[in-house]
Amino acid sequence: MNDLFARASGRFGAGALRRGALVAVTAGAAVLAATVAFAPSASAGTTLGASAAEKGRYFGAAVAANKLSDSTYVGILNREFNSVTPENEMKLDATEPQQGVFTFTNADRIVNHARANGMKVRGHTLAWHSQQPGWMQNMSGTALRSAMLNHVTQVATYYRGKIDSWDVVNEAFADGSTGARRDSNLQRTGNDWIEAAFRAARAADPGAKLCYNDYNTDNWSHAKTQAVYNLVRDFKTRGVPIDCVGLQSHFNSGSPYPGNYRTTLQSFADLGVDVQITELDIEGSGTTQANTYRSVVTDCLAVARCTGITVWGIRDTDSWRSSGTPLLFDGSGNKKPAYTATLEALNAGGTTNPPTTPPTTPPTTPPTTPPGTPGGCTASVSLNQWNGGFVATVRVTAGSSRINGWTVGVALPGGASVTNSWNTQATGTSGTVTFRNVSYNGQVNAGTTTEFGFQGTGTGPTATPTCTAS
Ligand code: G2I
Repeated sequence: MNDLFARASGRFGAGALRRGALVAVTAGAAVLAATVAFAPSASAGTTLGASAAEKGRYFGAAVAANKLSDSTYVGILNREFNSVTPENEMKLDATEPQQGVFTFTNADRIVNHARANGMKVRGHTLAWHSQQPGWMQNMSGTALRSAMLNHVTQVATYYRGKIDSWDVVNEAFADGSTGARRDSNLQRTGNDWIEAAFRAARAADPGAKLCYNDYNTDNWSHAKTQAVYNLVRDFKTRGVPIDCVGLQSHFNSGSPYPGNYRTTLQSFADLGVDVQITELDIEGSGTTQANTYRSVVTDCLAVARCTGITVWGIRDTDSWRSSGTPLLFDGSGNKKPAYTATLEALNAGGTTNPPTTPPTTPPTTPPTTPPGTPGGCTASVSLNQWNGGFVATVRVTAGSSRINGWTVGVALPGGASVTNSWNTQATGTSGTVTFRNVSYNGQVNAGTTTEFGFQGTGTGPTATPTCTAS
């Protein structure tokens, strides 16, 4: 498999991409020269990815690892797209088939292909009620909460530095008019499971944008959309780390493209998060389908923080809804009218470049929160050790009352040294290293936790850390 992958990457490697880009620029210049008298603002993009990039955005596709040996598929992928989302390979059942046993082979094939070809990677997904491995489906309560957080930490740590955006939590709200959370084993571990997952993801990969992702959240007047909006607003107010919202946008006659879609995109963006269209497909054909794609793309380009679009597959035959022919290429890989409309809309759309938005440091909790009584705390370490180095994730748990700050002492074995830390202020690099809270994670409610992490060389800590609350 590796050999097959190596040959595929060689054939469509970075050199081919650079050549493709050069051709695109040259062809675009010719178009400009020919039309300059009539359309001086015409854009030069000749592929979806290049055109989106001109607007400071990405255009991606969901990719299946087992299709990376299909030359038609890979040819379109490398020509047209500058972002990928593994369609199934990063899901919980794929990455942790047995508890504590992690398999990344198929996800790695996609990540390696993307990196070799200069594409971003959207990670999908760390915590979800569906596609859980059997062992997890049978769990509940504290054991499930710990297993979920360990999964988030291990997978996000493994891919640290390689993921542009993570769908940290997927599809946590119920359909219908209630605006309630979806019932699931994860939801039954406590309503704070979503924020716990986001905090764990931030601790594990501070450089990735962290998204909440859902479907049927496109229509601004739907209860589910409002429920997700309220979750994001609450997270932003309380400083829970969140950087983006994913609107899956699976459209068909039962769930049509809504006229207020742009309002939805803009409203989420106004909360201070990026908006990404994460799983776009539109059932139909011909001009009707093409015009809906045009509308979606135009809406995204009109919203400065709509930073990218991902279609959920490449050819109609690759789609989870293949009978609805919902994608941009037909089964033979030919461009459909929907493709042409999408490219035209990308080239014609607003020129707003979204600001580059590294994950934001969450704001300090508003001072209106009443002060808590200082109480005790405990700390525990989970360790990802390899030969010569480690990543430690430290969980700080407040005792019976809320704490307003914490100091954790970690004793490192001889020869070990801290090289990097996140969500904390470290003092010292060897021996007993002291870690203090930073502005946004000092306050921890009774019985709840916050996490920080550090990386080091040598052997990681094995003793239980000390924790002092203030
Ligand atoms: O259902 C469409 C999407 C809705 N949002 C979350 C996405 O993760 C989801 O993607 C779909 C994939 O496109 C399907 O390919 O998720 C399904 C369920 O995880 C995927 O289907 C699964 C089948 O259920 C499995 O039986 C099959 O082994 O695809 C697997 C691989 O082909």
